[in-house]
Amino acid sequence: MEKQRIKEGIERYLKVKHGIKLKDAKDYEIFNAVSLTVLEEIIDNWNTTTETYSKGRMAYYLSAEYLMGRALGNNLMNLGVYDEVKDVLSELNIDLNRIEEIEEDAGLGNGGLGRLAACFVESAATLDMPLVGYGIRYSNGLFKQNIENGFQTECEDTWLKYGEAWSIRKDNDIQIINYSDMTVKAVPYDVPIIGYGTKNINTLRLWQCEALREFDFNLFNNQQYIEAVSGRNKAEDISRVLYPNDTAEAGKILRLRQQYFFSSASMKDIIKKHKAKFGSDFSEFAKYNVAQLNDTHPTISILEFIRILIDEEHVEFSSALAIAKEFFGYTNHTILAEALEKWDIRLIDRLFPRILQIAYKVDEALVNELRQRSYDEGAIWNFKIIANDQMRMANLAIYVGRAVNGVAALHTEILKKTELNHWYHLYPNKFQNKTNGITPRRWLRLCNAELSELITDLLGSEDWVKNLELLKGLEKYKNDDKVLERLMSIKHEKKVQLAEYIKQEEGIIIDPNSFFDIQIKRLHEYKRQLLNALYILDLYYRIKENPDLDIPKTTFIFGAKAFPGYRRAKGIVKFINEIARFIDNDSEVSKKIKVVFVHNYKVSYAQKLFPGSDLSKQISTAGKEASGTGNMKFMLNATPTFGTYDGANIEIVQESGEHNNYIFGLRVEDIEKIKHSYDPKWYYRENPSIKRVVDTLINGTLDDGRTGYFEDLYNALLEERDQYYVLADFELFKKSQEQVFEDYKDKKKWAQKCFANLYSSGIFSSDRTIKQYADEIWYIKPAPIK
Ligand code: 26Q
Repeated sequence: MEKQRIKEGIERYLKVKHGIKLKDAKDYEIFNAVSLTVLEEIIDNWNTTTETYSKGRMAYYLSAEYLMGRALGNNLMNLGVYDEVKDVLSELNIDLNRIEEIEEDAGLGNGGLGRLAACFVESAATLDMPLVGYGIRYSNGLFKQNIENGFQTECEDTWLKYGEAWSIRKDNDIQIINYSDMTVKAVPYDVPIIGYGTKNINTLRLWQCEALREFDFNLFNNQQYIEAVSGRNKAEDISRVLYPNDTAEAGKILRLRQQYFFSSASMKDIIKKHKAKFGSDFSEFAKYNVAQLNDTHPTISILEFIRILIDEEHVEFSSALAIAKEFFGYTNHTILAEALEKWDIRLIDRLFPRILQIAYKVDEALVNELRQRSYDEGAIWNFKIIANDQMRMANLAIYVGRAVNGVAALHTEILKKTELNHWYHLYPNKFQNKTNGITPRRWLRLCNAELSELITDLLGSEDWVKNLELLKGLEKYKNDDKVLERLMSIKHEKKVQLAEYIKQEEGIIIDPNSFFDIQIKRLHEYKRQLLNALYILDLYYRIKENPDLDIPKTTFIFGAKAFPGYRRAKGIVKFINEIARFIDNDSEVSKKIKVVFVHNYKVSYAQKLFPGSDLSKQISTAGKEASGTGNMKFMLNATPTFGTYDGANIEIVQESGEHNNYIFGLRVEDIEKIKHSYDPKWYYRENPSIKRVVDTLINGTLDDGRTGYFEDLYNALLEERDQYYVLADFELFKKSQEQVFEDYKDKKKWAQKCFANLYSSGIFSSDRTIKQYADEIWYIKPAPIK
């Protein structure tokens, strides 16, 4: 893109959008103008891409969440115009970096599952794959987190407050959605998904819910103002908020409405496009279309699809079911059987009775099949889609799905061997593994330009950005002192930048020369932030006992949001913050260790944390973390993993070598063996260090402000039998961390571990994952535009 064009574009959009001249523009207005200038530039290719894809077989990714983060920097980089735009702005005395920073994150997701969807659509675009993402345009994404006096507080996220430059409302494709008690509009907003180094522009279509009518004119004339807009508010409520990740709080009627809303809109949209090509002939529908369910959240799509075919297109039930069986694939992201979504059938009956009728018919077809295969009635019960007055969404997805996949090797094995074992016996060929991945564009090229430059220097080209396996080519430098020194000086630079950012955001000063030990992820008991916290407290006491304790100066960094109704998670947030304060108040210990809990952890914060890390903490109870993807982001930024034998940690260590990482703790088999006899009180009695730190929860050492949080944590460990094996893994954790500190002394050896992680990370590109989905489930091929 020519600089002159960029400049003219910015001035033009400042004029027509904001009615001002450059000299008067605020940062967000410049952000809008730059974004629109780029958007204008890509529209033709975007339309051509859509047209090209529509001629062949297409995949649809159905996901309730897309955790996109910021768009501007990534889009400029992927289009290859970053430097030009930077130059143009700097000639105008504007710092592009500052403009990037004012963009609100699109936080339309909770964590891993939503971020995975975002990486997937980006990879598909980069690979020219004919894939469209469907989701919900929440007006408020994941809540904003504040920390007040050590407690988490929440407030609403308002990412749309300045308008949103990166999407286009498509009124021509509005769909009408029917519930038994209301009818609403689904309005699509299309977001361009810009791949790296390609002309193709893919589409993320996010549905917003609106009322059919703005307000009731008669009520308004009657001066009943509130009543006049109540219909509108009710409709807008449907796409208003993203539900926090909470499986206990099932039965929320609005969540079910939401799921049906975007499922129905997406099915209608896909069918409309099919009819534009083939009329009412559905015989070849599954030849041209395939849909992937991102967990069970969009699974009601299956029933809605069959409903439309039967009721509106006059297809026979058996044919409709047969088409659905070729059309849908299902990805599972959780191991826990109790975490699988179930809906009360009375709720379904109340909102969309016809959907329940269809579900009964699908269930009947399933039961018939099982009887034909001579399953007895008792066995059949486990498979049923409707049982105990509940609709079991995973059973529906597995029965109808053409494929069922887990998200890491261990996870898929556990599904086959335990949770879904009965299904695996019935349909062994449906089960597949697709180990997760991350996009190297955002998670290395964009967030760590310095390391990217080193890689490009060594490999002689930027091809690795699109073909991450090329990183293997770095291995030959593993004993090259110059290269290792450059790597570590880049790491230091990124730590300095992170320290500056933390100072700006948190008002906390940390020492970039200290060791940065980082745990960042949603707060959950199974992820065991508590184990890390107890370890740090133990370290505090050991330094008190021996001020000369031989460890490197260390900064422990946490970032995590706790689900607002998850009391124990909030207790852990407070506990970590109290430990931070406790240590800060000790002039002796605080010379050696420091704890920082960064507030409002989100994608854009993550982009600063991963590059500035020395250690990646991935310490979930074995068997609980389906995959993890943050672990991959650390690895790609040349940081060793400290973790349990769980999820993708296993594959990470397989690639880069156990000796370059720290694997500790009970494994799935170990837990299986001890689970009935496990007695956390024994550890508490026998291990004085454990007793010392666990007692701080109840002896007044640390203060939870009379909330009862800490006593509750104490009870979770000792009275409720420590379900996540925190105490069982304590000593093993400690030993491993000791090894980390020991190894860190040898600077060269440490640099080699970091480097090995970098050159072994190629397989964790989401490009690889998407190619596997494309080849093994979707059967789609790249369709580059001319
Ligand atoms: C369910 C019911 C009601 C309301 C919300 C929910 C809900 C929402 C989000 C349930 C689960 C989620 C998100 C789950 C998630 O992020 N899982 C993670 O998926 C990643 C990508 O596969 C894995 O790497 C992680 O291991 C897994 O925890």
